[in-house]
Amino acid sequence: MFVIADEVREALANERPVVALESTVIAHGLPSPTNLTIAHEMEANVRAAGAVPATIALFDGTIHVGLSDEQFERLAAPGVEKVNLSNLSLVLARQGVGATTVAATIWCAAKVGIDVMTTGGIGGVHHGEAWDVSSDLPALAQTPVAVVCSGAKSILDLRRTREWLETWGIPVVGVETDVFPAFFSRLTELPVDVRVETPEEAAHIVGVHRTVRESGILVTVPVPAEHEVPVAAFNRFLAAANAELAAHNIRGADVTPALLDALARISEGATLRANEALLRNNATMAARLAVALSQLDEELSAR
Ligand code: PSU
Ligand code: MN
Repeated sequence: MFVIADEVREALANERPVVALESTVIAHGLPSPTNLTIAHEMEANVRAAGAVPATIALFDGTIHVGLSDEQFERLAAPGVEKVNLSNLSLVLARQGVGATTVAATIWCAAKVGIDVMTTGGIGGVHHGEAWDVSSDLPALAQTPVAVVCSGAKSILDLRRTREWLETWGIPVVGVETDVFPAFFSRLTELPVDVRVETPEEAAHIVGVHRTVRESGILVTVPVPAEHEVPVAAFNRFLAAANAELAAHNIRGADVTPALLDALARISEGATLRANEALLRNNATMAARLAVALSQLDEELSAR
């Protein structure tokens, strides 16, 4: 069921650091041609920091871990399905092209032995519709992978999302932040569980976490300050975008891509520039975390 790219397979066999990357952000989260540029830049940043990138997606009834250029192109073409844990087997069965969300990506990563994953933001609890809870949250509670992200998307109900993480036992680490970042914006009033200054310092915590819990851990990294969309401006953009979606009666899994699209248009590209900057930065941070984790493993096995 899994096809693992040679480079990724070799790295895993030799216990070298590997970072999993999701593909929904390519197929549904970013406009063309930015999506492919960013996907390649994220992989390049992972490499530059000393780890091997493994972008995950579904093609022809198989889960691919580590993609070819041609497969990236297929993800950027129309008709790609958004895959979470409720439709993973269905898309495989009908041999569709599937882009994995955080939920599906970490599930696949854990299956093949990758313990660090990165993206922009996780899904969470939506505003208003408190029963619309992303499959990402229960997946994090059940899957032993460290997810490096810039918090949850600010289009969500962040307070409810933050509570959910606590209820289900997912620790939240902040890199150079005391508060749970809000994706496009750096600040919220919601605390992280612990602040660290570097991804290397986070590795120590992740290392301990995985020896005691079979669950995920969030390592949050705020959007780089120079690309932030301040909260007040963001809230204006969001109100306008939400009004558009309500008028078009958009629901469920379609909400996230439609909102991101509307926000980019309404903010004249500001949200898109923030999104790109945080994705690039998170890729570097995740690779540094993976490198530090594999050094910890080496030290442990040398004892
Ligand atoms: N954040 C983004 N762009 C995205 C996503 C998150 O800025 O495309 C995707 C991720 O793949 C995440 C998913 O796992 O949206 C959550 O969607 P939903 O709320 O339908 O579970
Ligand atoms: Mn949802």
